[in-house]
Amino acid sequence: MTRVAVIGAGPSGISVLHAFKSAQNKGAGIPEIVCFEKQNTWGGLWNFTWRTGLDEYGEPVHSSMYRHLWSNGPKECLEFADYSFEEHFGKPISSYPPREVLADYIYGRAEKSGIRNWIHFRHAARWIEYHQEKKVFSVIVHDLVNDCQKRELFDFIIVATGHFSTPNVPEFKGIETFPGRVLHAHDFRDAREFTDQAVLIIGSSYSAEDIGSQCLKFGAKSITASYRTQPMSFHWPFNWENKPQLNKVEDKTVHFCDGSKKAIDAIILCTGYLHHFPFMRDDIRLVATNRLWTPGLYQGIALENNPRVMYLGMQDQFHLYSV
Ligand code: NA7
Repeated sequence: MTRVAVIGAGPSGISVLHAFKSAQNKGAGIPEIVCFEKQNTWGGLWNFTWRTGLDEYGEPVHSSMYRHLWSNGPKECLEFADYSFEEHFGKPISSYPPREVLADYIYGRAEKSGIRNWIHFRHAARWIEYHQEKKVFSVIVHDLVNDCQKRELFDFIIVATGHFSTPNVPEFKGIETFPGRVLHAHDFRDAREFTDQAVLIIGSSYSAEDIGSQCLKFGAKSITASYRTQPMSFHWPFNWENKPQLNKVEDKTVHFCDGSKKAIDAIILCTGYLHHFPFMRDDIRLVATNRLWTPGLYQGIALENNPRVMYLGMQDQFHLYSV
């Protein structure tokens, strides 16, 4: 029987499983599906955790969620066509829900799909390679609970491990001299940590906008947002200032490339994420920059070179309805 491995049970991974289950429910013959998920539950990035760095098994913490994250897109654009918010909650809800509400909705659809039995939780993919002559993939996974590795063979691989969990952490001259807290948005959990502080935010995209705004709402003294390409063009409160690229750090003073400088208390790098698939052998590993999925942007081997491997991104969860 044809075997398909799905790596990751986040929104995209569970949408793949949902699509297979839905096809099966309609009488279609489906392959054997095995999903490996390193966390102890599904939902991927939506599982908020207090942890940063490594988890209790020494695995990199996957989630980049923070306590007061709310959806930055209206739920009407996030809705699964075959499972409405109203069906899940039994009543209409507001357009911009907090993370707990979205997570609950994603869990609800997964539960309704009846796909839990296909998922091996606490199993981290370690190495996947393709054997051309046999047209088969060998997959080595680590069973974290029993601390043992096992190898299985599959005919197709769907990589759904996401691309907002490995932080892009650039170097800035002198940053090692800074006496305060330096963290990446991936490790940001609670804006209350920055009450009364002058915070430097690096970056000018979604994380910078939201984390900077939250810090202000929770009482940060000021936000200085350093942009590389262009500043965020909002009407900010009086204590938000945009600055060009950070040039260097000297103790508590940060210098920008326009010659201006400022004393600050904390630095939050909102510098995006890396597409990181260390468990895929070079010849089937997607090499991509920090972008949303766009055809033609991928370098290295891509789907067209090996139609037995598929990489899913954030948007794909919405395209995977019933087959
Ligand atoms: P994004 O959207 O990838 O943005 C990263 C930001 O970090 C962007 O403004 C970059 O500037 C900036 N950046 C990256 N590297 C550097 C360096 N070396 N120096 C200065 N600035 C840098 O990541 P987000 O975390 O904001 O959003 C991720 C997703 O979360 C997003 O797609 C939403 O779905 C939610 P640039 O503009 O490229 O010059």
